[in-house]
Amino acid sequence: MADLEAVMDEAGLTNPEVREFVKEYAELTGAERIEVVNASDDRRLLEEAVAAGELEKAGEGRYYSRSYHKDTARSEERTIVATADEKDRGVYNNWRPSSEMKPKLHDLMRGASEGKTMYVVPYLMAPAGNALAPWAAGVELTDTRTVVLHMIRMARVGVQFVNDLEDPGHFVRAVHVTGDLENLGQGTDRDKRYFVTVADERTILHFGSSYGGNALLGKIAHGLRQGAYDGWASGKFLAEQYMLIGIHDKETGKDYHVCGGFPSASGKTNLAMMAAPDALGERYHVSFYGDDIAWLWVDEASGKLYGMNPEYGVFGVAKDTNETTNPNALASVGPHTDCIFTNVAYNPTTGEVWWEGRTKEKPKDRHGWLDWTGSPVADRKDDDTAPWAHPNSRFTTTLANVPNIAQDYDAPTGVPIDAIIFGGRTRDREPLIRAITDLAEGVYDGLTLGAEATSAAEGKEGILRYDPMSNRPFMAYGEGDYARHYLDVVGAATDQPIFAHVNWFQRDATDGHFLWPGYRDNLRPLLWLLQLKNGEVEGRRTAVGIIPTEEELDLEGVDIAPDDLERILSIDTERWQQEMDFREEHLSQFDRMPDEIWEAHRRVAEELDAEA
Ligand code: GTP
Ligand code: SPV
Ligand code: MN
Repeated sequence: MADLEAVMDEAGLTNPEVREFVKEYAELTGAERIEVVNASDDRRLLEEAVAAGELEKAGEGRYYSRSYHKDTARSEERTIVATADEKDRGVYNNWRPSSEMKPKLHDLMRGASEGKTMYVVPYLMAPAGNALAPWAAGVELTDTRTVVLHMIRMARVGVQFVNDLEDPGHFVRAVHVTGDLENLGQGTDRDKRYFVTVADERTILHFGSSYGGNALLGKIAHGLRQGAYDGWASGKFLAEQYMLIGIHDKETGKDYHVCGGFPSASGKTNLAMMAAPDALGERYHVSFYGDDIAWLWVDEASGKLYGMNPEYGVFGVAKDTNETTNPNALASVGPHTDCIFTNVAYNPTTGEVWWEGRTKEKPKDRHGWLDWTGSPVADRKDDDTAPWAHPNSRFTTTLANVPNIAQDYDAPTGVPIDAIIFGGRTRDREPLIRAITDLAEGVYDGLTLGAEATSAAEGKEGILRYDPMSNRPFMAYGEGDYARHYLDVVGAATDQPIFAHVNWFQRDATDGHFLWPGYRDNLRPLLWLLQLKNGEVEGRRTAVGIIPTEEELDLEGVDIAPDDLERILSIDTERWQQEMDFREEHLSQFDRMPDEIWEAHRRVAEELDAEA
């Protein structure tokens, strides 16, 4: 490829180390040509993708894509963190020596992009000028145009983000090769896919998927795994699978910022896009900072804990998104947003899209509709109950399209954090909210987050498992070291955030209905939490935290049976005592778990025994 240097010159890609990296992998993958991408190339790339049949139009300024049917979610088994030092081995990070994994990935990638274009996508996972920007620059090389289009939506993209680095070599080298999707043995014992973060070399090598977190390397691989490793190695920050919102109280003029982790497909995007419930909308406004990733650090000037969203867009779950549950999400994928839908149901004649929960009933006229695999639904047998959209079908849109986006979302400063919450799909035991004021107990609570896995990962839906801080699939190093680092970062802040555990998903054991209406009403327990932090309410002390009394929660206009309300505001001590044994087993797996965490565990266990 003789004109490689010329293409980079032409594109104004001047960083010599980036150019070296591009050359190395262009050679290895055998790509026929390279193209350097800036965000301003979006329109042209969209048109090319439509012309090539990679995207279809879904009405004016909306696009539709379908992925290979065995490539619809992250694969946790095939995801690996590799380093040179076995001390980085954790229980969840699938650690392997980099000396083994790098050659493996290089072999898989060798010649695998022959005849294809290799796109060079320089990006920044931070608002420009942010304190953590030195860890946020990266370059993704990918052989797939739709991946580029997703990256332009999900990250800040352009050569300016790597040209002027203080240290020209300090960027994440991210290589994505799709491979021959029809011959990769996905999910079999001859699975050829590998998604590897060589964390101590700041190199990401992903082979065998063009879907979501497997392919948009700025997002999960850099934004979470590499970010977490860098945050620990530098001692400076945390990279968490958290949403981040602002809550503005128009009556007092105060602004609060709440971040928190729920496992994949468990409500972060919905919480971040929340329109306040009608009864509270006069007084409160919720603004969106982030819905999937937050980096947290202590601001040097103020000594406070700060947070920012490294992403530039939303890769949201489509299922159950509708006018009632999430009007802001629907508006963010409206006409002329240039959003991309993936694996929803699609009607090529009308350009409409549909997914389960979009409307109560399926579209009346089945004619013309294709399910997510591309098969006409009119050909289905009457008893075929398979969903039209894949349960992990998604929409991709830039932050600027989100109606409740915070006005300062792109500011370099980030925002001070008042509260950190953890939650997940937990069908019993966990009340609506329990507040925790002690740092070690808060971190302990996050580490023992137990919830149902979802369709965001292959073959896991419904399994109850521990998912520390909702980071289980993104853990980059040992869990004990992680707990230590978390305690150190947050503990260094002058103003400690309040912690809480929330649960929107408690169910009735008999008929399975959700006890709490959820969605917009989730603002109510959060307001209570902030009032508790302000000393405006007292709550009721229990062994596992402070829970609201019925009177303290603002329930105006909430549709909930008195019985259900009572259940989500109470603690089943016996059930919790059982849980403590599971937690003990869970925590015992981890090396170097700090004493503070074990002490918190024992304190909670003793208090439960005293309450029983
Ligand atoms: P990832 O992008 O995979 O990390 O997911 P996420 O945590 O952002 O989850 P998201 O907000 O997209 O929600 C996932 C699913 O949970 C969607 O089908 C939502 O409709 C549903 N959901 C979200 N919040 C609630 C809630 O309060 N109650 C109920 N019952 N369902 C909810
Ligand atoms: C998740 O699975 O938590 C996601 C989607 O946010 S993906 O980008 O596929 O990881
Ligand atoms: Mn996520």
